[in-house]
Amino acid sequence: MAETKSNWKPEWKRDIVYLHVFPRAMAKCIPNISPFAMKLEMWLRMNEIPYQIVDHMGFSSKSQTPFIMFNEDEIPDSNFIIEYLSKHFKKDPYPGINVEQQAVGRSFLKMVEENTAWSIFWYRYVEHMQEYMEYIKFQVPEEMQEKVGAGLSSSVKDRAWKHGIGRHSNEEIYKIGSDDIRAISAYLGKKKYFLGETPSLIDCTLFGFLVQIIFVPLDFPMKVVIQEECSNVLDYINRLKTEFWPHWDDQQL
Ligand SMILES: N[C@@H](CCC(=O)N[C@@H](CS)C(=O)NCC(=O)O)C(=O)O
Repeated sequence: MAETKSNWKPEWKRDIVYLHVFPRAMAKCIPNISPFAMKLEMWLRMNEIPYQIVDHMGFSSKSQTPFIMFNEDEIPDSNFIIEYLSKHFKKDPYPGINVEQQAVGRSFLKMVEENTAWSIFWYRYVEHMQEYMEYIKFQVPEEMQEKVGAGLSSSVKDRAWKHGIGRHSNEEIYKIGSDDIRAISAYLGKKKYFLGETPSLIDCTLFGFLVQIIFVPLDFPMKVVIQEECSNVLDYINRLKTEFWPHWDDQQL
């Protein structure tokens, strides 16, 4: 159900971002099962924008999560939220980074969000939903868990078919995801951040999606590629985690 101004709570303050995301308690190994929510929270942290997490099972007016409530308005979609908050708080998603490099950032962002993402969703929701259920908990009574899981699995399968990726074999889908990881690794090289010495939006995006592979104990074929061929990607994600999520390991998130 879409959020409206009537959902604004009187105790909420101006210029604080109320970040509506699936409840933290749903994910057992990472702060959020939504890579888009992880990316957005990472960006808020990187830019020191004041925010509060609102555990929320609902969706935005665009029927997706995450969204924010900000100064009485609902703003949906992680990319539009970042654009909006960048203007409001005078932040640059690519600080000091030239337009050519920004174009590289945008291309990788779109690759990960529109392409790599499907290989992750296919593995955990379509091919291994039963196993993935050990690492997530829906906010419904115990006896409903299975049914909700099955519903989510078939809805992702249906959307993957409509997207086009769902027409490929499992092996082909994971090859697509794995080749994306190899491209990320090749471009990252030995750099500290993806575009050099300065952290930017693309680091938030890569972090949001790659933690879903690295820190969830499922045997994603893309994880094997990271572990066996792309140690620079593993080091990079661990560096970002240490820098921006210092309390990740003790769950003081
Ligand atoms: N473009 C959106 C994508 C968000 C998205 O796909 N969120 C997923 C959860 S990870 C969702 O809400 N899925 C439900 C749906 O699309 O119907 C953004 O950047 O926020």
